[in-house]
Amino acid sequence: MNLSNLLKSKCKKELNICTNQEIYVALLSVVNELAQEKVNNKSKKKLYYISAEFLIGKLLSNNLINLGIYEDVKAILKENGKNLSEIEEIEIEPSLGNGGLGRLAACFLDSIASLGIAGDGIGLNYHFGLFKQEFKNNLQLEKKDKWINDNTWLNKTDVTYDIDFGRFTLTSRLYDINITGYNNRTNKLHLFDLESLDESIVDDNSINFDKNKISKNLTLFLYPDDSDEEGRLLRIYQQYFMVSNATRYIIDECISKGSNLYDLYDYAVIQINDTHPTMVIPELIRILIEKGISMDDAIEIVSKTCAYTNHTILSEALEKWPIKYLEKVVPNLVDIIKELDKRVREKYDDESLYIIDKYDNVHMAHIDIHYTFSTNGVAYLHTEILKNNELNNFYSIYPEKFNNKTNGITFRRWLMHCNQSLTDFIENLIGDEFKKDATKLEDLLKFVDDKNILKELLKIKNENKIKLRDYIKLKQNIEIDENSIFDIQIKRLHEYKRQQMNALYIIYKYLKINNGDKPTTPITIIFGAKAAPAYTIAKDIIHLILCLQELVNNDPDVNKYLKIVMIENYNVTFAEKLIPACDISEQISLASKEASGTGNMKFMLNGALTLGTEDGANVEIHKEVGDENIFIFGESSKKVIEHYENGDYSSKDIYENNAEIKNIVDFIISKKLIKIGCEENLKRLHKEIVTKDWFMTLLDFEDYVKTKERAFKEYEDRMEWARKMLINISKAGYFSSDRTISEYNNDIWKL
Ligand code: 26Q
Repeated sequence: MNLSNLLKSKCKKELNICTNQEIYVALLSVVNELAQEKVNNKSKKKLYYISAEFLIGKLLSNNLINLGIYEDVKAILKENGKNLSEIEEIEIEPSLGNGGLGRLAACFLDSIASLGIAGDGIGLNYHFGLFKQEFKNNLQLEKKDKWINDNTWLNKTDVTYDIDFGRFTLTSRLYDINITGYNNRTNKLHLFDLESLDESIVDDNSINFDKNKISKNLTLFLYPDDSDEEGRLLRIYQQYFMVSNATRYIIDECISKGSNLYDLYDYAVIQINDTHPTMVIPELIRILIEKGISMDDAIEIVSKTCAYTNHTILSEALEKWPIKYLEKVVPNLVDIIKELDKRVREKYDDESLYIIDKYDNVHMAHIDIHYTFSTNGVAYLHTEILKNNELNNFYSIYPEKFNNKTNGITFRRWLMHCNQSLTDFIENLIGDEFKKDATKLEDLLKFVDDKNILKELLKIKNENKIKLRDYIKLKQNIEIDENSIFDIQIKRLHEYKRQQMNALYIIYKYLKINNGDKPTTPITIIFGAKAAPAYTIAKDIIHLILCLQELVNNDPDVNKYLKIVMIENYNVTFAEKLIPACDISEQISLASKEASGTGNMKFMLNGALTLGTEDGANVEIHKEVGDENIFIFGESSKKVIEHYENGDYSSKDIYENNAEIKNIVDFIISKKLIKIGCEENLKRLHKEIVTKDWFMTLLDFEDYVKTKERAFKEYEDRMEWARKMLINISKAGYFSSDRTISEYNNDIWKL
């Protein structure tokens, strides 16, 4: 049946009289049918990518692109007076992730399927995902985000397991989402859910619920507040539920393919995405022992099956759980974890390598490094810091286990889907090979001196800016000027990412403009960020930005030259509109702290220039594009690490000895701002910056301002700027997740 008839048969009537909703449901069914035809269960060995987060975004357009029917569907709909982009609007974005780690997992699933590799994701089906962010009185509020309705991509399966916790047994059910590869196979994202979940225990207008009712709450939320003990216990319940289901599923599948379990690693490779799924190691050992395998053999089999990815060097983000929590939640694993620790102690006389420390905390990353065959970082600099600093003791004993896999992004979503006009422009110039081999983008270098081509590139950027202008007006009722410079910082809110430094720049610029020093081209500074509900300073930073938004946008002397937008409930869908419209990409973390970053790559690919520190993958972007085509500032990671080691950084010294900086920082608690905001919050943030500033904002502030001003000045030469844009696009090929996944496969998975 041809596509048009197939679609009609799903709708059971002529398309022109269908509602958009009816067409959406029909497309869902068409896509699932076509995707299912490309499922292939023949391969012996398979990858299982276990992750607490999968930030997949909307799937309709991506699936249509990957199945090769996007243009056809668009045309059929158009013939019937329908508009595909309006139909896309109907889909609800699942909020199954928080930030980079979850989005990376989603890009990886796309690339794995697109490269034809047998590999599935395994995670949890959170009904309310991460919270939905609302702003009220310039403060962040958290609301539940009910994303599941009758028409999602979830397919209910017959797979259920009984999962034993220490005190009770809970039943799971598996839901699958098809992951279509680009002109290639279909894999699965397996999301386990709790059969007895009860959404009604969550308060109507908040994210509050009884954290003790595990049999009702287990898969309600991603990252439930863990500022109290109940919250921390719930996190362990979730993690164990995830990995116990994963283990059962993997073992069943491998046995069905003929594994005798001694050869498990010939059938499965398990990638542990950060420490959240670490308990898969003791759980797998436990089940193998249950099946009659000895402890020695079980440990060896598991160590040959599992590999671990580290995504952070912030010590406060490295998970450690009190053993008494584990005794309460997963008593079955405790003896195994103690045995794993004992074996480490027998071999090494170095406390920093132990799994259980002297305070009886279990270090999850230590289990991973000792009992997997591979530990990888996510960008060159990050891996070097792991090897030479953070995990140096481990690197000394296992040099062969450590390897780097610089992150990447899927070009299907972050170019072809989100920026169709740029995609067409590239295709007209160099053909379509770049869609399968991203390094082909380098062919664009031939055109860097072609004025007409550069003008066309600027035109595309301007059109994307107009689209964003309209979208922001629609969603948030803020008016921005498409002829201003779009300077964008979108990422989780964290002090190390230094949104507060950008906020201080706004104050600097506001004061300048008030003094008559006006920018040649107006500037629009856009933020998008959610703060963890219990992270007080992060929420104070959001408060500051929202207060500045109110102050600046309503000041008639200033708002012609400067506008601030804080996007409400920033998510993948919004990112897809922001990134194509960006001129300057803010990547300003304190050097050594951002493991990689992946937004930086998306911006570069869409022709934005990076304003950034020598951190994470910025280092590699810098190397690709050269000094001329990026704006680098700030202290080096080496110096920063020395400051931490010597404990010699004092923000107070800078604040007291630099009158301009003092003036800017004090503006946070000025009458003007306190009139708009909450005195308590602003004072707390001011004090934090003056007396602590753990991530050294003031250290880099002057260089940041200077470099940002230089970028704005260079923006004036439109042809030169367009040249830099084209160079950035042409050098983005390295950051395709197809490259990253090929490396994982060649070095780790060997599928
Ligand atoms: C840990 C302990 C207790 C509570 C929460 C957590 C926790 C939760 C989420 C720790 C880390 C995360 C998420 C981390 C994350 O998103 N990391 C990002 O991973 C990206 C993909 O590799 C990198 O590009 C980013 O640099 C890194 O910040």
